[in-house]
Amino acid sequence: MAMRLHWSPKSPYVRKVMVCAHELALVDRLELVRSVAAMLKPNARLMQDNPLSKIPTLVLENGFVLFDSVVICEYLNDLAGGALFPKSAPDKWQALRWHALGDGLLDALILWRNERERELPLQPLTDAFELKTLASLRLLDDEAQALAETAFSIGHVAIGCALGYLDYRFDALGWRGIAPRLGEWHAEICKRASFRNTLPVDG
Ligand SMILES: N[C@@H](CCC(=O)N[C@@H](CS)C(=O)NCC(=O)O)C(=O)O
Repeated sequence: MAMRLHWSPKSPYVRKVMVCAHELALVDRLELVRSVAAMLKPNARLMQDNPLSKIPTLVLENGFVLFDSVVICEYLNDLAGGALFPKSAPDKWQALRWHALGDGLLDALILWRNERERELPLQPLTDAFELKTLASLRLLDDEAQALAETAFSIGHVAIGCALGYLDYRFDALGWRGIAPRLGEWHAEICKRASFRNTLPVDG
């Protein structure tokens, strides 16, 4: 029996889980259930497994349900005995910090996108999301060399997925012009099969 993953090809948080599954050779253990999750349209079927109506949500073989992406990625890593979550300092804290920064950037981008699609976007809110996005990109650009020199971890997964989401939904921002060294790092990790096989697609 497979684990059931509430999944979408567009969600960057789901992509984190799928990148981990590829890195850990667990893809065959997952049954992907296409689930639509939208902030304004709670999904009744998904809510049977996750009251928050969010993806990713993972239903284990024994019926126990795990969410969110942070928990699912660590679960998969433990299941496979992987090294995506380093056990000791300083690598542990660097990985968790980059994980938090990648996720936090995604949180801001998702809210920014929701706001900009409203008929009358609240300008101070979109300005604040833009400011935080640019500041995160500048910090990551300064850390591009550290990213390249540190063993691949959940931090790299989260930041890679956040940058992939910028390409997918915020192309006009031209983030590589703001963070060119980060752009070079991103080009390198995009060569990994785990990233190549999980590119966001519409539909
Ligand atoms: N912190 C969560 C965020 C997951 C999330 O917000 N997923 C989006 C899809 S990209 C979602 O399900 N949105 C539906 C909603 O907010 O109701 C995680 O890391 O898994």
